[in-house]
Amino acid sequence: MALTKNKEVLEFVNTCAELTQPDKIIWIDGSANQIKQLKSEAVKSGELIKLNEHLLPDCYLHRTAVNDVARVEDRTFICTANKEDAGNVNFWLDPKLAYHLASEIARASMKGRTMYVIPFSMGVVGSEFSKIGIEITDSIYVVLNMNIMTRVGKSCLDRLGKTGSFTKCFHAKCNVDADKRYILHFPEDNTIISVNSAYGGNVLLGKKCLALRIASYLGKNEGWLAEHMLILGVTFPDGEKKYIAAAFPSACGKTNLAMLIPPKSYLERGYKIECVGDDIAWIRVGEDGRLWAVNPENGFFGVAPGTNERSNFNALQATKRGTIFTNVALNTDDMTVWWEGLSEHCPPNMLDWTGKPYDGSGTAAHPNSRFTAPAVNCPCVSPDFNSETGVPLSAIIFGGRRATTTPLVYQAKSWEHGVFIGSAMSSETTAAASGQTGVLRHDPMAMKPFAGYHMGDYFAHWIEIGKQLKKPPEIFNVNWFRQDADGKFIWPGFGDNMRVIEWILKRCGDNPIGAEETPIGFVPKPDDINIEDMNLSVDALKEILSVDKDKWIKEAEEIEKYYAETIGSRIPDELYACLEELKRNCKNKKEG
Ligand code: SAT
Ligand code: MN
Repeated sequence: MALTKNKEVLEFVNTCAELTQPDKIIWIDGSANQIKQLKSEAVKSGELIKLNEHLLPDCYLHRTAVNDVARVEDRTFICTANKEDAGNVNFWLDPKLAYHLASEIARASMKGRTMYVIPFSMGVVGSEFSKIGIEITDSIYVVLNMNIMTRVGKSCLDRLGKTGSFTKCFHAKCNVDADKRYILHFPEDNTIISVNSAYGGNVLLGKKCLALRIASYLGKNEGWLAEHMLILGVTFPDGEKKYIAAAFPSACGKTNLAMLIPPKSYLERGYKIECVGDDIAWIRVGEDGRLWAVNPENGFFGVAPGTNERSNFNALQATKRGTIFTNVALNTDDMTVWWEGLSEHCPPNMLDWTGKPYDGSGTAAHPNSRFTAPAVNCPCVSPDFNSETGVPLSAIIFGGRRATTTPLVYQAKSWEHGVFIGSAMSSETTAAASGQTGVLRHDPMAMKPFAGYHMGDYFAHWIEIGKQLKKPPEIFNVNWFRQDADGKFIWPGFGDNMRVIEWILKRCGDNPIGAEETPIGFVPKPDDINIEDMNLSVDALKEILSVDKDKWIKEAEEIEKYYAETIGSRIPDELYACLEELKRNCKNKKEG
């Protein structure tokens, strides 16, 4: 039975049902009973495998089709009336054509199936900063994942009332035919359509599709920012608390940084890290002229491989109950899960991520296998997690995977310079998206796959936001991934990243510590990064803090080329001014 009198919702549901012709329609009310029933139905049909109730209570394994294991950026489209408004970084389709194409693919596709109607809220239900969506889907996996990742149920419809507006999210898994897979966004209509996939970011439409692509467009029009950023809180020994947001491309360690456990000596001094979010931040200018950030999600859709007690104890703990694992390996001896890096050796009697006995060839878990875990499970989840206004930001960090060139950390000289640094980000590709991994590509602010409008306008929006700030956060760039001549990572990363966070926060506020000015920005004096009790020599530290002017001259040329050839017009003058200054600095300092 329909759970609302909102006409627009009812019309949307009816239109979808007429098109797809499901046998049954179920409204998701968010009750524990209903969710329990859906889980047992999914276990019966084989869509979910129940894991060991004693060791992993209320946990399940799901396997996707082998052709459906990651986001598909080349099949993701921004459908604006005007092609230019989508920008050159996005793929574009004419909205009329896109609606027609998707309708033909989805027509009658739910015959013999159930259509679920999921009312959900990105952000705390009822907060003025939250957004409501309605996702239509024929996948129980989607319902159950959305129930972890967002706030789901009747309260969202109540919030909408009779007239409230919402994001229309339509998903039909069809035959998971990769050739007919489309992830379509209609920012001007507040609508998302996804067909022929049943995996993660392609189908949990509240996540990348709504909370980043559609929200970034809404944010531009409404004066706020939707960013691909984690949010963490740092408590100092004296009890003071500061917050940081950080943007990294998918599968570059956002979840690990967000839940970092500081090294022993820091813990002993009383430092503490709390996780507000691991993937998405919605950021607004507060009345006090600072930036305030909320995490619109309610769970973590984290990369499993590499997660273990040492690398991310908190994430691992979060997956111990109420979690859905996707494409990891199954230990048939005790019905628990395994992935590369969970323990040193793979236990015997494993089924790989496709369900076949694992014989040691290839990986047991898919490199982009995931856990969907409720945020409340995380031992370091912040008490501010459900705060409606969010947390004030002292610093913003950008970062990517760079084997060379980019130092461990450096600081922008101004807001505009920080925006320039974000716009110029590059990173090596990972398994989070289909296609080759390890290829260096531009990924401005880690938003290349997620900006719902023209990238030049997006940079301009950042510059505009900066003008409204009385106390802008300081902006930094970090690179945990510098390699030595043998291709080994020099910086150990994980908990030791706390040492960089400490420097970053010492550079924020009224009495910042000193730093060295270089052609690219401020770099720490080597003495100011604490490497006590760490297996890193002073020379290695100096090496990863070094700025090679020749490499940066090339980097500047590369940025200039990217601006001109890929982003094209609409880049704000402020960014070109920063580019010119970078070029000048590299040359001057070289001659001088
Ligand atoms: O599949 S998702 O897009 O949700 C995860 C990611 O790529 O960050
Ligand atoms: Mn992400």
